[in-house]
Amino acid sequence: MSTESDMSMEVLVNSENPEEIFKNMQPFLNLMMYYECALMEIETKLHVLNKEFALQHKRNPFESIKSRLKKPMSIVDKMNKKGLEVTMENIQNNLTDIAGVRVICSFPEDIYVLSELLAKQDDIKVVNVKDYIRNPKPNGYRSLHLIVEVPIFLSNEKKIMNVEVQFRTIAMDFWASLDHKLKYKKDNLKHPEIIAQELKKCADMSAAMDYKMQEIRNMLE
Ligand code: 0O2
Repeated sequence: MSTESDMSMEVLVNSENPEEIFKNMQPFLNLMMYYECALMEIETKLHVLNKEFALQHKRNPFESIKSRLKKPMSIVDKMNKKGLEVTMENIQNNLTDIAGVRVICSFPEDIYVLSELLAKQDDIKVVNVKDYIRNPKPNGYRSLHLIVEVPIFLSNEKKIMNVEVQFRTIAMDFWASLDHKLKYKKDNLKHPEIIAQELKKCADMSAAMDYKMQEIRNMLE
C-alpha cells in the first residue's frame, strides 16, 4: 500500500500545480541523491584500486569508468513492465540498476582481478552476479555484471544502496554500443535476422581478439 511520501510519477508528470510537484518530488530527489552517493562510493573504490595497481604493476587495470543514474521515465517504464506501482519502496526493493557503473578494461583477465578486489572489500556485499563473459548471451553480448550493496553515510543515518557494476573490455563495450544503437533501427529493417547474425559474428571475432591480445600481453609480461 502507498504511504503519503510515496509518489506516483505518472501523477507527478501530469500535475499542473508547481507546489504539489515540488512536495511530491522531494522523496524521489532524496532517493536519487542516495543512489548518486552510492555511485561515488563505488567509483572511489575503483579509483583507489587502480592507483595501487598502477604503482605495483606499472599498468592500469581499467581504462575508464562511466556512471549513470537511470532516468525517471526509464524507472517508470521498468516498473510498469514489472506490473508494479511506482512508489519509493517498490523502486528500491525491485530495481537494482538505478545506479550503474560501467568499468572498461583493456583485457578480460583484468575484469576478474578488479571485480574480485572490489567484491572482497568488507563493506561491499555482492548480491547477484551475471557472467555474460563466460556465458555470453545468444546475441553475442558479453560483460560481467555485479549487483552490489554499498553503505552510504549521511548526517544522521547509514543507508545500504544497490549499484549495478558492469565490467567490459574496450572491445565488448564497442560491440555493446553498436548493438544498442542498432536496436533502435531494427524495427524498420526488412531482414533484422541478417543484422543479428552479422552482429553475432562481430561479437565472436572481437572475443577472439580480446583473448589473443591477452595472450600477447601475458607473453610480454
Ligand atoms: P541501460 O540503459 O544500459 O541501463 P534486470 O535489470 O535484471 O531486470 P536484465 O535484462 O535481466 O534485467 O538484466 P541484465 O541481463 O543484467 O542486463 C541489464 C543491462 O545490461 C542492460 O541495461 C544493458 O545495459 C546491458 N545489456 C544486457 N543485454 C544487452 C544486450 O544484448 N546488448 C546491449 N547492448 N546491452 C545489454 P538496460 O536496462 O537494458 O539499459
